Amino acid sequence: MKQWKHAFKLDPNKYLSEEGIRAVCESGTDAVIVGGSDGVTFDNVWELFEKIEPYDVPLVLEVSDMEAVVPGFDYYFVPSVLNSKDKTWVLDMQHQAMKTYGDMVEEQLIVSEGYCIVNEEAKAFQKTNCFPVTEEDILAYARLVEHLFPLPIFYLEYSGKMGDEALIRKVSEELSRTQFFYGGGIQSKEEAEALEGFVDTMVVGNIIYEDLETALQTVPGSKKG
Ligand code: 1GP
Repeated sequence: MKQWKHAFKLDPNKYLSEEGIRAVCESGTDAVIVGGSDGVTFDNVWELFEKIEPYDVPLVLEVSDMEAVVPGFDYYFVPSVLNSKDKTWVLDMQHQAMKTYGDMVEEQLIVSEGYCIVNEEAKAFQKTNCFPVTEEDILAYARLVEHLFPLPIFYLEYSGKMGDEALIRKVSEELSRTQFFYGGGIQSKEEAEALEGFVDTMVVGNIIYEDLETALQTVPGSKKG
């Protein structure tokens, strides 16, 4: 997981053809994350899992609803939304996960993510009742995840919008043992390449459903494009 440079995020509530799923899973990406902000159910996660399971790529379920936890994934990422006003999204869901699946922690299947959701227009921002953050706030969250808690992953989430490159760079300077995930608005090979080097793991979501060919070009070393 530490070596992952790129991951695709598939939304169980969105349709992607069998060929599209094959292209994503065989793209050379380091992982396929299943997660979404709304309409995630056990049934649609299961349906998607069955389609991606045959491929030889690490599979991650990002748990946003305890009712939609499907067995069989390689990893279960449990987000803790640090800038949520609501304790449910910071601590209670993690607590519930430990009550139900705590024995998997020792096998390192469950991984905690410290999330900071920046884009106020994002569904995830609204769903998890976040408060807006300044640059100072974001850097302090990164330090908190690196030094105080600490957590294995800091996820800077812009979902739907490209973040400010200078700020992303500053965040990366705060993190050394923490794995730095960035996600949001990566729409081209050039944007992906610009993040290489200071983001540990970039996550590409929406563009898969809008322009699959371009999405595939965000994979490092992709020959297309
Ligand atoms: C969403 O961070 C991911 O959780 C990816 O964002 O959908 O904007 O690519 P996009």
